[in-house]
Order: sequence, then structure tokens, then C-alpha cells
Amino acid sequence: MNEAKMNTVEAMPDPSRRKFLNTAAFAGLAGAGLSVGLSACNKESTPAASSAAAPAAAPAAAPSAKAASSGLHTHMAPGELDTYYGVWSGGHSGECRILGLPSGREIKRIPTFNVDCMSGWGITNESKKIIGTRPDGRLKYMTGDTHHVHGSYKDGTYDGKYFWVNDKIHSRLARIRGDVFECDAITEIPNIQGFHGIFPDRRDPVDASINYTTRVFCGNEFHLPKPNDGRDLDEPEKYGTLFTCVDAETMKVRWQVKVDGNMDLVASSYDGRFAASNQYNTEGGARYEDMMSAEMDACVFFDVARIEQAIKDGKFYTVGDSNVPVVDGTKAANTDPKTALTGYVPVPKNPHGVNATPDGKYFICSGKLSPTTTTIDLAKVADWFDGKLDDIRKAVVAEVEVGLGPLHTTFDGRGNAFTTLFLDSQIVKWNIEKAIQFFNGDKSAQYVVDRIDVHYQPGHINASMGETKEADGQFLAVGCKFSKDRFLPVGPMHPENEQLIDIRGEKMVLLADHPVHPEPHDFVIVKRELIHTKQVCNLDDHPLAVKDAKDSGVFRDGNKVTVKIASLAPAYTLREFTVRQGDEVTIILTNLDKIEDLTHGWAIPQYDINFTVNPQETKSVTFKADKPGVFWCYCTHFCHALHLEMRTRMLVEAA
Ligand SMILES: [Cu+2]
Repeated sequence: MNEAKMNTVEAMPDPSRRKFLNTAAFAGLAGAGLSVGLSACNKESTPAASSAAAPAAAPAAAPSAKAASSGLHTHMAPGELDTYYGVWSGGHSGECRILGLPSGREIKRIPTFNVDCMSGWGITNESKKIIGTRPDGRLKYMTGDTHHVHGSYKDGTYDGKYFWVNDKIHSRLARIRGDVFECDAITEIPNIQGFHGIFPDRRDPVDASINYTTRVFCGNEFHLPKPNDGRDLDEPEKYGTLFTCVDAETMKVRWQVKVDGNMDLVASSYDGRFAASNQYNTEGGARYEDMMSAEMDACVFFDVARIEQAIKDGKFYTVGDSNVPVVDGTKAANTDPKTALTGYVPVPKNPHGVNATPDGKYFICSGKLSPTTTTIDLAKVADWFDGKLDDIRKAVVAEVEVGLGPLHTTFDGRGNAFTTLFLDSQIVKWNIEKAIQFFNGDKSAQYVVDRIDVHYQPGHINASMGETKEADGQFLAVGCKFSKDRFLPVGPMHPENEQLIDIRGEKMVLLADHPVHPEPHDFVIVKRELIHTKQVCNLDDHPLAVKDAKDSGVFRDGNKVTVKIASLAPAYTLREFTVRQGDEVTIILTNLDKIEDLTHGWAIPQYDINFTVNPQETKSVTFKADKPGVFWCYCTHFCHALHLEMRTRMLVEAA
């Protein structure tokens, strides 16, 4: 597998900094007795020291604390706006975030799979309907784990319409509207666990006139019994994984494909023909030790048009009580390329990450447990599916060593790739065409262009517009999983460190560290011209809107009481309202203010209610008035000089 030899242009980095490397990262692997694939270019044998460091007094300056000056404008003067939006996941916080870049300032949090008491997400009826409820009205899930954020495309670049993010815990896909940066739909995918990577398609594989996103592809890591209803509990050989396609507009699950192994990250081709996912655990192991014996796993390609034709032809089955059509995409069932729905391109070893180059030619997989990146030529993959290439492995046009623990790759649009090296705590910049030359036998081809230390243990990486054909090669952000000594110590929980790197020149320049609340996984960087937001809501978007102050009042139907209220700074339209103990109360609050940035809040003490309403927005809550007494409902969001006076008495008469 290692035709290539390490090809380095730079000496070892500052050894004083290296002492922070590989403690946590290597400790886990060493504990598992693993040395797989990690020897080829191990330049330093840092012992697996305990990550429990000495008590954290305020540290001296971190080893490479000197600010780099590359000329890239990252410090926004007061009032100055950023030139890019960063759309960030928030990991097991369950949320998403919007950053301004290149400053790195966090502008907004988007509650998604979490409950957020600022906005009322998970508290209002409208948000509960999106998240999903149990028969008793409680939220179906209170937790979520967002990993991957990707935007909708038109003509190979972002159209700013939607962003999608996965929830790994409960196998859900959420959609975020690009015009308000709020979640508007969540879909739970049936019969899978460990829903990991996602990627939207970039154009339609069948209808050439559709040059925008209509599908979102979803990878699936964990093997499960099918269906997972108590059968086959400890018979892992009967478990399986399903690759899923969700409709971008309706958010309904369109189809699933049974596959071998675990599907991790996802990419889609610019021509719309292929989706692909890096696959590990070819072994199909249910136990940790069983997942790493094979030297080769795969990058699995899905021929989207063929899959959809097979479903039209009735060649599908369903699983359990799901009515989603499932086709067989296992390797054994797809041996004839001319009819194959899937193609398994062998890649070493437990690969992680698959990324499409901005020119649309290649997908790049990282080795994770192999120090290599694998460059796959999409035209050759198409040749295999068309019966013109005898061995799909021949679609690999480069497989070169780049460093230890390669995970994710981004691009500058000038032919260079930037790959995170988790174990080396570095980013390696390498030239794709030179790597192909080197792999073809030209051992003088210097494909590694530069390396830079990051702090510490990087996961995802993305360059400005790097996932589009408009990759502009200005800067990249890298999500470092450990911040260690980079920020003031705040106790045992450390933030993560998002670092910003100038990639305009030959050499990368580290520009900034930013602490982030754990734990963002992935992000995209979108130039601001592509995002068009609405700053004031539309009154007509909510059917229950209280459109006129005169419509306010208390409306009783048996023990169901609807309280209609409007807010108009600095007062609510009702000064007080009365309900009875035992009533089911629905409060509908419309913010009639039309001025941008004039948001109001609504909190009810002891009833555990708080939410905000933006200008011209309507939200509602429903609760049982189970406690008699006086409850001052007040505005929680500063709105006016008389904000503190903005309140209403809820009188609950004892039964
Ligand atoms: Cu107010």
C-alpha cells in the first residue's frame, strides 16, 4: 500500500511545543494496544504521558504565542463587518452557530436539537412541533450531537437557501434556513444509529436542467439489527448499515441503500452523478477490537440515478414499520459494474473524510490509521460503472504519505489540498497534481508544499468557499480538539480551539486562536454576498398572529383558555389576565414592533416558560395552570427604556 515515501520540505517544529502533542491522542491508542499504520513516518516517540497536567496556574505565554502578521485583515474595527459567514456545528451542545470571519466573532447561536431558554426553542409550541413530541406533549428528545454542516448549492456554489446538520445521537437531519438562520425542519431517519456525515447533491443526476440541490445524502456508522426491535440482539453478522437520501425540500426520506461496513463522511460530485462515503469497519465488527484488522477499507460510490431507477423498477424492500424503499448496495450484490448501484474503491485503512476538489475531478480520502491520502479520479470511477475500467482500484490516481492521522481535506482552488493530521497536530499543504506525478513514479515530484503546527489535534478543516467551485484560497479555519495551554485556565473543561490560518501564500501563516464551547465538529465558510437575511419577520407567516392590539384577550372553551397578547414597546397589550387553576392555557404572543432589532421576551415565573419574539413574529406556549396565585409575566429581552416596567399579571384563581 505504501508505494510512496515520506516527502517533507520542513524540519521538525519547535520541540518545546511538541511536549503537548499526542498525550491524549496516543494514550487511547496505546491503551488499546494499537500501533496500526502509525509507524511509517513517526518522527518522534513522545511517551503516552498522562494528560492530567500539573495544577493550572495562569500559564506563561504559550510556546508559539507570538502573533503572526500576514497582512490578512482579521481584526475588525468597531462597526466593521466581516466578509464571510462561518456556519458552525456545535457538537453535543446540540446547536449550530454563526461566526463572522475572518474575525472569528460568534454572532448567533442556532438552537437545533437542544433546548434553549433564550429563544424558547424546545419550549414554544412551534419549536416543539419541529423537534417532535411524545404523546404526552413532552419533547421526544432533549439531546443532540451536531457534527456536519453543509449548505445548498446552485451552479456549484452556495445559494444561501439552506444549511443542513446531522444529529448523531438520534439519527436526525435538521435544516436551517439561510434567510433567518433558524431551524425549520427536522427529520428522523429510520433504522439507523450513528448518523454521521452528510452532503447535499450539487445538481440532479437525471434532469440536467436542475443545477441546484434537491437531495441530502447521509452516512451511517453503527451496525444495527434490521429492524432493531429486539431480534438478532447479539448476532452482529445479521446487523447492517444504511446510506440514506433525504429530499432537500420536503425533508422526507427518499431512499436507503444497504451497505457493507460503516459509512462516515459524505461527498457529492459536481456533476450530480455520484455520492460517496468513506467506509471503515469493512470487517463488520461489533466490537472495537474487530474493526481494525483489515488493511483496506473503501470509499464507496453511489450511482444516484441507478438507485432511483431500481426503486422505480420495484427492486427494493422495506425494513420494519418504515415505508422507505431500501435497495441492496452491498459489494456482493453489485459485482457487475454495468448494473452496479455502488462501487467500492479500496482505500487504506479505516479512512476518515472524503472531500471533492473544487475542479470537480477528484475525491480525496484520508487514511486515518494509514499516513496516506488517496486521490480518486471521478472520471475513472464513471468508467468503471460504464464497463470501461476493469478494476475500480485503478480509479486511484495518487496515494501518498502526508503525515500521521490524516482526517479531513480542504482546498485553495489553486490545486493545493490542506489535510489535518490529528496525531501530528499539523496541517499539511500538498499539491494534488504533484502527488499524482509522484504516485506515477516521478520520485522528484515534491508534493508536500508546507506544514504548520496547530494547537492541538485538529479534526475538521475548511477554507473560505473551499467546498465550492469558487474556492478562493484566502484563509482556512481548523477545529482543534484540544486547547490545552492556549487560553486562561477555567477548570477541568477546556474549550476547543478554532484556529485561523492565512493560505494566500506558499507558506501557511497562523493568525488567531478562538476558544469555542464544546464541541464544534465541522463548518463551512461562505462569502457574505451569498447570504441574504430577513431582519424583520412577516406577520402573515404565522396563522395565529395577533395582528391588531384590539384582538388581544382571553378566550375560553371549557377548560381550554387561549390568551392572545401583542407586544408593542414598551408594553404588552394586556395589563393582566385571569385563568383558573386546572385550565390548559395557550398564550399566543405577537410582537407588533416593526423596527429591526426590537425583540421582546416573555417569561412566566414558576411555570418554567421563557421565549423571545422578534419583530412581527408570533410564538405560542401551552401549559397547565396548576399553581394558583399571581405570576408576573415580564419581558426578558431588553427592548426599551421602560423595559423593566414591561410586564403583565397572570392571575390564577384557585380551584
Ligand atoms: Cu420588551
